[in-house]
Amino acid sequence: MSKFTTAQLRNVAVVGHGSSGKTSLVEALLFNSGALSRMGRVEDGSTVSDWDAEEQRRGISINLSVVPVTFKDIKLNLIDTPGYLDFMGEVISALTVTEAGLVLVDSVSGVEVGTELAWDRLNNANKPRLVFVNKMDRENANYQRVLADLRETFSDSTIVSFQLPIGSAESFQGIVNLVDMKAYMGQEGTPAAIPADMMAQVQEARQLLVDSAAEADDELIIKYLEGEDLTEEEVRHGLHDGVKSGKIVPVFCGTATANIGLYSLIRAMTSYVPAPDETNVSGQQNGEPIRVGNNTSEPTTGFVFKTIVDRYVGRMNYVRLFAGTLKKDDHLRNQRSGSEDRMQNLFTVSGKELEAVSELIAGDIGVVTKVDDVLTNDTLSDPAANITIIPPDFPRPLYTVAVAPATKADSAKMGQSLQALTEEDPTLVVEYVQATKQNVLQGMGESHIDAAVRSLETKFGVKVETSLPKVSYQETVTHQASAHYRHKKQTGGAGQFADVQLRVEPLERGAGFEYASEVFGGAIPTVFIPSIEKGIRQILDQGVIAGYPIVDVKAVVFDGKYHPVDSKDIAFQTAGREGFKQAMRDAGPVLLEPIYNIQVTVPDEYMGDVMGDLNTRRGRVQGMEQRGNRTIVRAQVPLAEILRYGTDLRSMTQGRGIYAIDFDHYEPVPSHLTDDIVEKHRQEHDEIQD
Ligand SMILES: Nc1nc2c(ncn2[C@@H]2O[C@H](COP(=O)(O)OP(=O)(O)O)[C@@H](O)[C@H]2O)c(=O)[nH]1
Ligand SMILES: [Mg+2]
Repeated sequence: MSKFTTAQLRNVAVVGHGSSGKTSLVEALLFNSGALSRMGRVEDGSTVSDWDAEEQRRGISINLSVVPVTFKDIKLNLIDTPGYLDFMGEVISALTVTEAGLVLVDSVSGVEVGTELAWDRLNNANKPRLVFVNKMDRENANYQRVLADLRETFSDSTIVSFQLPIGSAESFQGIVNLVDMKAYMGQEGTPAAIPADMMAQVQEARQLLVDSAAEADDELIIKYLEGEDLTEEEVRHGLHDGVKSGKIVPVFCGTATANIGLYSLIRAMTSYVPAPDETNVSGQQNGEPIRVGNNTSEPTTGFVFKTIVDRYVGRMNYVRLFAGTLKKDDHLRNQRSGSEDRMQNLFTVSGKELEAVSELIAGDIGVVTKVDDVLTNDTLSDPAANITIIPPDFPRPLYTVAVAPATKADSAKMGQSLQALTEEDPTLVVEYVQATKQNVLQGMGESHIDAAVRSLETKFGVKVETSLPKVSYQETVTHQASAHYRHKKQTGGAGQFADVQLRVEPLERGAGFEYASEVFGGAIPTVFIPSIEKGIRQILDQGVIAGYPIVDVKAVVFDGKYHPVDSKDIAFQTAGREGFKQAMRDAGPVLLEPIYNIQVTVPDEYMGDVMGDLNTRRGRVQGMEQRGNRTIVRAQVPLAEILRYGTDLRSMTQGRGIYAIDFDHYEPVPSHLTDDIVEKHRQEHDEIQD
């Protein structure tokens, strides 16, 4: 039997800017629950949630980590997440399986780009949030300034201070809880009287709290506006409703490392975060949309939100149960692959520690191991009911490198290992690009790719070298041209003869290749018409300018000659191919390059720089939009100019700019740039030949 019922569970994703103290906070909460005899430190690589070797090496979180903390009769599953934009995929996965987000904000830095990103994600996922202003022990900590900053940046949310700090920086010693109007001091949260000199400030803040409680509930606001006072009970009710519906964003404060204010925080989390059975999620059953309700009586439905291939444990799948009870040895169907597997290894998890359990109930989070072919975003569910949970959308990759095996030995394992990595992480994509003959790895940024390449080595023992990817140029023609080619061979044995007249014509962008015959009166016998096409198609992927694929061209055979004995398939293939090449050269061939839509979001003060920079990248700005104190710039820009945009934007905006790209169309490369590209291509080609 599970120790907790669904109503006793809470799932919260801990999100926010890198270094705001998420990992330290989770560690402190776990320590306070009595589960740890000493508190680990991020600096020492000794925390429960940053357990991965790569995280310890870098001193930052790169994977989500599940850390359950018990408080009274509640089990709170905290999911620690990375703050860095590159690892946003982990935040998205964490938010999919939690009922709320705890947003950490540094008491000195206030709202940072990571705060805004996390906030956006919570908006997208439509999840309630709580804010914790951390590091109140730091010099220059300023709770009121952070509060003002939050209200200004997120002006469409009702941000309400639920606490006030007692003291600041070195003198920070506790908090005043504005709901029960008591002070709580030190690590234990020892109740105390509100300091007399804070009374005026406390009353004012309490008034704002009561106002927002009234506004959260239609009945309460009527009563309130008629001049009646709300009872204590009504205030609490209004606050609970307001927070759970997302109307009110409560703000708390404290310090993770000095462990002050955390008792109040965990108490608030267990009370304001909806229990799983108060919510439901979108699913699908037999193609029909349904709601899945975190109820133990519904058919068992588990969603895989993280997959890790561990060297010792093997494949670990993190599962959030959205309905039913999963008992050890139950058979569940993978709704993507259709395969049915026995769940013989069932665990709860804390950081990297697994604990075998006999069952997992709706609302809880655990791990199943050694089930083949289960990937992140798969649903494992009761084969009789076949329910699928709708997975979240992940952002498209932004950063691409070409990867090549470092040695022959690596070459054999590279493909498979890269594949395994992408199965762990939905924001990683691996692809073989035919046009450039390169294997490319795509991710969210330089650090993301760097971490992936290191994992490849540490987990799979595969070493790869990375380089700037080549751009997939294409070749096409700008006007019509004809050619006449006669293929004749008379050396020994049987001869070969084919005579072909053809022309090439430009087609509209995206049309690809077309072939037609206008041959009259059997000048070329019908059987050889396809032979000519076959010959042309042999060289479509190696154009006449620099060997890039030929597109948007129509080839038309209009005349020719044949020989009753020497004409044969192979002869017409050759004549078609050579004639086509000749015609291409005369038809004003040009290079086409991929053009991407780019959307850059930056704080207003960087807008000028970003626009100027886009200009130097041959960008065409298409529109601008104001959002709060940020500007969104939309532009079209050649891929060749933005291969390392992430890194450049970061340095241009001190890490405060973000962007997204997607492919739009191909268009001709300006002629003054063509020579360079051709020359580069030739050099690379020569190197390969050497
Ligand atoms: N002074 C102070 N430092 C803190 C506090 N919480 C975290 N830190 C430090 O801030 C740094 C980043 O903390 P970490 O937990 O890794 O932040 P994360 O990136 O949000 O997970 C570490 O050096 C922590 O020791 C705090 O409450 N006060
Ligand atoms: Mg961290």
